[in-house]
Amino acid sequence: MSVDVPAGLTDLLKGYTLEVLKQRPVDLLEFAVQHFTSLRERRNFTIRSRSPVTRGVAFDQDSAPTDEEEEEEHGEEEEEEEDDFPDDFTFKAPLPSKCNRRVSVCAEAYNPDEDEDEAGEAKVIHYKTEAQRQRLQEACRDILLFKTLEQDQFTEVLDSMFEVLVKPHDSIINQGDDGDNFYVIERGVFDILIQKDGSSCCVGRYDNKGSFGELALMYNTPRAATIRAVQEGALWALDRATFHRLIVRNNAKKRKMYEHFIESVPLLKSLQVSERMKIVDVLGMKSFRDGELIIRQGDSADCFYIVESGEVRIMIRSRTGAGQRSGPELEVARCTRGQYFGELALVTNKPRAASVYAAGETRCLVIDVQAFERLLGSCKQILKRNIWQYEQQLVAVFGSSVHITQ
Ligand code: 1OR
Ligand code: 1OR
Repeated sequence: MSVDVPAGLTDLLKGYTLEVLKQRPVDLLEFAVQHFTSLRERRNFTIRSRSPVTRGVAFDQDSAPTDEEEEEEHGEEEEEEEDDFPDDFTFKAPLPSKCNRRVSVCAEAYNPDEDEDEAGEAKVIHYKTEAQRQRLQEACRDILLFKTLEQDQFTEVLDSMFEVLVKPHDSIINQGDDGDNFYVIERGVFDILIQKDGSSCCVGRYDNKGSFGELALMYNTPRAATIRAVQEGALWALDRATFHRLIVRNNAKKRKMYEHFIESVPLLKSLQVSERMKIVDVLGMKSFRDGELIIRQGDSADCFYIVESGEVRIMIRSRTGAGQRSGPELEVARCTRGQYFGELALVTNKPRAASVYAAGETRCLVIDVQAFERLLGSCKQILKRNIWQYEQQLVAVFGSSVHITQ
C-alpha cells in the first residue's frame, strides 16, 4: 500500500523529537502543545526575528524548518518590496547568514509619536523552558533600558527574547551593518572593535554582563562598532521590531517626562539639547525605600545617580586603630533633587568611597557610564570638573591638602 506523506511532516516531527531529546520535558503532551503553538505563531508573524548567529538552543530557532517555512524564507528575500510593513518599519528581518547581511540603509529617524497604532502589531513570543526564563530574567535584572518599562511591557520583552549561543571569534555585530537585534549578555566575554584608518582597534570589552546593539535600533544608524565573542557565551536577543515597539516608544515617553528635569541638572547643563535627550534614552530609574542601601562603600562601580525626588545620605565608615574600615558610619553629605552621586569611583577608578542610603522614599535616575560614553564620549571629563569640591571639603574637615583624582 502506498502512503503519501504530506510535505513537511517528517521535518515537523523531527524538530519536535529533537527538542524532546534535548530538553527532556516531563509532560510530553504539554511540551508538544507549546512547541507546535510556538511554531504556528512564528509562521503567522509577518515580522520575524532571526539571530545572525543561530546556534541558539531556544527551540524555535533550532527546530528544523519545514519545507513550507524554507520556501517562505527565500520568498521573503525576493519579495522584499512587497512586504506589508508600516512606513516606520523600514526594517526587513535579516537571514541568519553573516554573508547576506545588508549594508546600511540608514532610514529616516523613527518618530514614535507617529506610530501609535499598536493594535495591528504582531507580538513575537519565543517559547522558553522555566530554566531558560530564569536565566533570562537574571541577565536582564540590571539592564537600564528595561528599568523604566511597565511590568507588562517588561514581560513582553522577556517573551520576545530568544537565546543565541556564540563560539569564540563569532562576530555578533559588524560595524556598518543595519541593526537587527539588541543583545543582553548572559555569559561570555565580548570585544568592542572600531575600524580606524583601515584597521580594527579594540576599544573595550564586555565581561559577562551588560548589553549592546541599542544605538543602531534607537537612531536608525549603521552599527557603530563590531562586537566579537572572545570565548563561548550566551546572549539573549530582542528583535528590532519589538525593540521599536516597546523600548523606543518608551523612550519617547521618557523624553517627555524627564526633559525639564534633566535641563535643570547642573551636571548636564553644559550638554547640548540633543545630547541631553540621548542621555534620557539610556537612563534607568530606580525607587528606594527609606533607609535602603543604594551604594556600598568598597564596591566596584559602573553607574552614577541623579536624585529625582527624595534625599540620600552619604556615609563614610571610618578606620579603626588597626586600619580596618570597620568603625562607625559617619554622615558626610546629603543629596537632594537634581544632585548627583556615585560618580567619584568612576572618575578615580577606585572602589566606592562611601555608602549611600535613601532618606525617605527616594527615586533616582541611574546612568550607566558605558552607555553615556558610547553616546557622548568621555563622561569622566564632565564628572571630573567638580571633583575639586571634595578636596576642598576634606581640607576643611581634616585641615590638610589631599588629592583624590587620578
Ligand atoms: P550599535 O547598534 O551601534 C554596535 O552596534 C554596538 O556596540 C553599539 O550599538 C553599542 O551598543 C556597542 N561606541 C559605539 N558603540 C559601542 C561602543 C562605543 N561601545 C560599545 N558599543 N565606544 C566608543 C568608541 C569610540 C566605546 C565606549 C566605551
Ligand atoms: P562613589 O562612586 O565613590 C559613593 O560612591 C559616593 O558618595 C561618591 O561617589 C560621591 O558621589 C559621594 N563628600 C560628599 N560626597 C561624597 C564624599 C564626600 N565621598 C563620597 N561621596 N567626602 C569624602 C571625599 C572622599 C567629603 C567628606 C568630608
